[in-house]
Amino acid sequence: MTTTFSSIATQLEAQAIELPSWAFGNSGTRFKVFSTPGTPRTIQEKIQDAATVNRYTALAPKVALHIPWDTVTDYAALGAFAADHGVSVGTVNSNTFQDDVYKFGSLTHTDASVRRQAIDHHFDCIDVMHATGSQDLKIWLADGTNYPGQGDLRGRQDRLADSLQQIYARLGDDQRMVLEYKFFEPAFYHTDVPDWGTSFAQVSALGDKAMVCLDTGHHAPGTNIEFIVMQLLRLGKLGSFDFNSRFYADDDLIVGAADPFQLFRILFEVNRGGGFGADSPVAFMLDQCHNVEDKIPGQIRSVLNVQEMTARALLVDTGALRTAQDAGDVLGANAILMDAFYTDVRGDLAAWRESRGLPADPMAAYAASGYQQKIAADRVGGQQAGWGA
Ligand code: PSV
Ligand code: MN
Ligand code: MN
Repeated sequence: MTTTFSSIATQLEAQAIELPSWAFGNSGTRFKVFSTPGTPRTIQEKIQDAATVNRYTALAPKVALHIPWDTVTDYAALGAFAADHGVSVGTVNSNTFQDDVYKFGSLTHTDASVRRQAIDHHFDCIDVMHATGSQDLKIWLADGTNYPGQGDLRGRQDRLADSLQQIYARLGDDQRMVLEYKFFEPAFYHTDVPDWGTSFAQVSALGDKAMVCLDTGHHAPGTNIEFIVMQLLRLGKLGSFDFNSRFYADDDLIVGAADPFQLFRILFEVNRGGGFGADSPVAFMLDQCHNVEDKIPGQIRSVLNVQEMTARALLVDTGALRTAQDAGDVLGANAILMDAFYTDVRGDLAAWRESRGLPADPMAAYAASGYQQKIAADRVGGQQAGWGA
């Protein structure tokens, strides 16, 4: 029996995607950062923009912070400000990659005083989590080397384990740590957390509150990302996603733009592994930068793409698929998956939104709202996202 859209309608209601505060700032490449009229000047304005995405889609109830880019004096007030705008503070991202002191590493550094500074920064991030009600600390490290022999690979891994242990010990009962991996950049010879296996090994040594963060743009071309999703869910260690898409390296483009089929395959494995639903441990975050397109519609497009591929993934007739797989029906099984992928759910989703008091077409509704023109007129001198000068 085929799965119908009405049978998955309630499952879609549970979908919640965190937006990164830095997606709303100006970003670019090492060649040029183009500024966009209306760019937020403060974290409060970033939260207002994120809340706008949520208002048009009901898909984005949380905003992830990046410290120190989003530093304020009163974090409790920032949490209250977010609540007033109908959103809450999501993942807190640490940053040990932009200060001179971290030139040769942070949590892996040979110099104990640099390592101390990096660990203390994470303690500060945990304080921010307590004040804002955030539950997840995300660690992505730029640590690595450029030349063979430059560093002691094993020693760096051992120091990393010790640093993470200290940070882990500081987490509150309801708080978690997610360790993000990335195969290269900014280091080009080796990276200290290059792959899911290294992240898994490090977080497994810590305990239940430490999980892996999978950024979809952080793999070598051709990597079967849905296999990693399956394995981490199977092992109970998929803590969060950073969704974006890429054509070449860590492009941070709109999720689903480069390869919607890959996004579908990933979301199918999320569902297969129990990663959807209210009690799922998986936090769904976007990690995107918008270099040339407007930021708010860019984020709206992204969350809609995730929703669309989620709906298609939920439409897979899993019973028939299992039967075909068990019978060795190669082409039959493949056809069942492809049938769901090729199902156009846009009309059903538009009706689904309207029945819930949302605009049928959030992109069009936002464009017609005048918000973009208003922020362009009101905000002068918007901020750059943290990097990319
Ligand atoms: C750097 O590659 C990166 O894009 C990581 O994916 C982090 O999640 C993000 O920056 C924010 O620190
Ligand atoms: Mn990321
Ligand atoms: Mn990245």
